[in-house]
Amino acid sequence: MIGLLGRKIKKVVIIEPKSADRQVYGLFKIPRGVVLLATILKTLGYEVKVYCEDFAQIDWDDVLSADVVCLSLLTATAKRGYAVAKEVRVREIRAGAPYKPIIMGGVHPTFATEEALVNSADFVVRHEGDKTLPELLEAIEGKRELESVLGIAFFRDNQVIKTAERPFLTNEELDELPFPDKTLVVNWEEITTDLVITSRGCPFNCNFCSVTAMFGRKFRIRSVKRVLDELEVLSVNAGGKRIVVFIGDDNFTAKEKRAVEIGDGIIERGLNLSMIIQARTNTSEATLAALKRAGVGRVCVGLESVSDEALKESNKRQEVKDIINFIERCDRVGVKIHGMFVSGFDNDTPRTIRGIVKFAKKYRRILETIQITILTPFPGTILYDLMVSGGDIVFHDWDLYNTHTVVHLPKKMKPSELQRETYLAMKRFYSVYGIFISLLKLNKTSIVISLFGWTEARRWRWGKGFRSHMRILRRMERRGLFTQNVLPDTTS
Ligand code: B12
Ligand code: SF4
Repeated sequence: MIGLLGRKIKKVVIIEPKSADRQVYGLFKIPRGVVLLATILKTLGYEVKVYCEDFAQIDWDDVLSADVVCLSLLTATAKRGYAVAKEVRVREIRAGAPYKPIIMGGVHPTFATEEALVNSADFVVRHEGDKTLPELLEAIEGKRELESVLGIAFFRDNQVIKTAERPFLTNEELDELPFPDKTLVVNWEEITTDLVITSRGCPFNCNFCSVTAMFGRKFRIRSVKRVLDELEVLSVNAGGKRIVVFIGDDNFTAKEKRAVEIGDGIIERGLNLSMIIQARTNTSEATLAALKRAGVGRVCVGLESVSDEALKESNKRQEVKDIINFIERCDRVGVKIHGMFVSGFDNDTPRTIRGIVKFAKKYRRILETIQITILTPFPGTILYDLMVSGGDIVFHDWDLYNTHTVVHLPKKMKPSELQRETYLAMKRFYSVYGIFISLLKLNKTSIVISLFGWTEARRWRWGKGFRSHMRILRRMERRGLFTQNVLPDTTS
């Protein structure tokens, strides 16, 4: 540790590794908080470069010329991140380059801190990194005591030292953050959609979600003016051309009045935006209408299930009737829905999963696109603790935590059934018939999405990951390894 401190830092490389297997999310070229972190460091005078492995190959010479290497990890990208960190070590030894501190941050290292430290991280930054990372760099440069930096972890004398947690940024502090400068990302021209985050945290506490553990239950917000300024810069940079912006807030309409003010401001400033937001089903019709006027064409909603039992189990605080009311509101206003469903709750059976497709097809006109992902116990969530104590986790390999792969023991069906039925459900929704209907409607977006859904659902089926996982699940089932926890299906 001592040898790591007191060195001059000029250049920092930040890497967002990709997931292990080819998966549909890798096609969305949207970097997360790394762009903001890079911009913060740039304003402090560091030379910074960001590699998002989904669309830029790591240039190892560039990495070796940096003074510090940062890695941003989700659970699904953790193992790849550890491999990259190891590669940094191997390459610097081979090149005779000086040992460079490796800093890991993001949602996975926040909750699997010790794991990150034994996988080549010299430091882990827990929770928000906006203030922690600059302070940690100062400590590495010897300008302050390491222990004075809140929210970090490191090894000392074979012990993990965790400094006290850093309070979450206040609304005022969020407003002081610079606008993310995407040109710091290698191959930034390939970024498909601009990501704008206007708030952090969520007042709800769904048991499968990492957001509240990571960012807290207080809904912290940037001011309307600041958000509009950021959107205006994006619009001006695009020369006024219509651009697609993903408002990545987990619950953008948690404060409806504010959401409407942002919408109205977009119109007043004459910004030409096509926006996608994430919201809950309790969003009112008036808010949806105001946002539609401002350019929100699609809303991504965690519908989660069409079973009230499952909704209750997940602590989602919404019922199927709320989902239907919401769909009807969106229909009246003309906003399309991307419905995000989850399969594999304790009370789910193959019939529940088929019910999702039936439901989604019924409302297809508004529920234009869907995703059915498999319930996944991410570290830090309530679900993770429940499954660990219940002995329900079967696979601890993070590469499988991509929400496409069964890693737990469902209670009312076999794991292979959950895997297969989820795949079949996606295939049924994204069928040739669906493509035909969108062709009839002559709706370009709908045609593109249907074709995309059709190919992806099938590609996933024939991908290496799906087939080998199905084989493993079936082999384990044949050996009777799963039977002890499986409850009978009482719904038939
Ligand atoms: C935009 C987004 C996406 C986009 C783009 C993702 C991408 N490039 O990977 C899309 C839609 C494609 C997507 C896909 C997926 N996502 Co996503 N996504 C988000 C979302 C909504 C916003 C991300 C964001 O910008 N946050 C705001 C910034 C400021 O936060 P941040 O990136 O975490 O960075 C801060 C800190 O973490 C920290 N930090 C982060 N990295 C580092 C690195 C260093 C060195 C330091 C010091 C600090 C630091 O400092 C930053 C500033 O404070 C988050 C929810 C959320 N609120 O974060 C979910 C989230 C990250 N996604 C999640 C998941 C599960 C997925 C998927 C597996 C699929 C799915 N079912 O949603 C895929 C996997 C993608 C992949 N790469 O493999 C989970 C991750 C849980 C986990 N434990 O891994 C989250 C937390 C949502 C949730 N409900 O739990 N996602
Ligand atoms: S799933 Fe959505 S509503 Fe539930 S805690 Fe996460 S962000 Fe909040």
